[in-house]
Amino acid sequence: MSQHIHYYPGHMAKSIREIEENISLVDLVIEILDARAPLSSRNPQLLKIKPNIPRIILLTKKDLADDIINNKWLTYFLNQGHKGLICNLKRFNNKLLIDVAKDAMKEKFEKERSRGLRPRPIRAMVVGIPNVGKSTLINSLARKKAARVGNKPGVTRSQQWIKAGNDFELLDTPGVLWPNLEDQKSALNLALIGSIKEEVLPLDFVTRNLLFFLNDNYKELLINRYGISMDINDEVTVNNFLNEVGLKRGILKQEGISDIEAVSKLILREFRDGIIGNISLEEPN
Ligand SMILES: Nc1nc2c(ncn2[C@@H]2O[C@H](COP(=O)(O)OP(=O)(O)OP(=O)(O)O)[C@@H](O)[C@H]2O)c(=O)[nH]1
Ligand SMILES: [Mg+2]
Repeated sequence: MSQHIHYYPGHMAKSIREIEENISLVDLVIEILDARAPLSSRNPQLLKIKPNIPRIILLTKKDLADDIINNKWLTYFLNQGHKGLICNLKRFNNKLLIDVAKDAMKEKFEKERSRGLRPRPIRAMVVGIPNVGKSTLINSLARKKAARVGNKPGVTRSQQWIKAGNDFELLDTPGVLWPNLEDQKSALNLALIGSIKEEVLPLDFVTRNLLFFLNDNYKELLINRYGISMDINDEVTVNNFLNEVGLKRGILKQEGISDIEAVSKLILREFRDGIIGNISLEEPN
């Protein structure tokens, strides 16, 4: 892989500053990671901000990821001493998170009660990289469309407090990446899960590397979906594969010639939508 990725727009630096400013207003942090790539989707900057504040790790999009690997990741984070959950936010059971959050707050709230303070909602800040489901979580907890969501990075533009029943006051934050995505493999994973804007990494680069990965790790899914059984391991074979898919699906530039760009787009969309199957990009080692 020879692409170099530098992607840190000014609004992300500003968002990080606002997170730092407001962290003292909250009781706990809900850090959202994408279950398909939990390490690549973990922003090291967010780890440094008030590390001692209670933190819940919420792995989302489990419905798109590989079940066996999902369980490994949950165990991985629990073993690190985190409070953690893995979920499909589109069918989320709010109570699971409410219980974990109440448990995390037990000591603090008991202290407050003993000092005669009245019970109050938990103030939680929801953080993570773009497109992992922060606003979706907040809407689920608030039981209404309080925050805008969308399947692309950068939907939430500014911080917003949202009340969720009597249990929570939630701070929605814009997704933030970090200045140096040194690890090019992580950057590729971020592009695959839709956390980096399409313009930053060329589509054909992303799709070709996805195909190499699927060839090595999910060969059967690839064959089932596209009905083509060939080894994809270099530029020639990946081109042949894209070409074949185009011919099979009738995605053509002209008679007999595939539209490679349109095919690349299609495969990437089918991966993101879970149509190729349940796929995890990373495993705990
Ligand atoms: N399949 C699936 N889709 C999800 C899940 N959680 C969120 N989504 C989808 O992911 C997309 C992004 O969700 P948002 O809530 O807008 O993400 P965000 O983290 O607020 O993104 P930014 O505001 O851009 O930082 C939306 O299309 C959601 O419907 C999940 O668990 N499973
Ligand atoms: Mg959002």
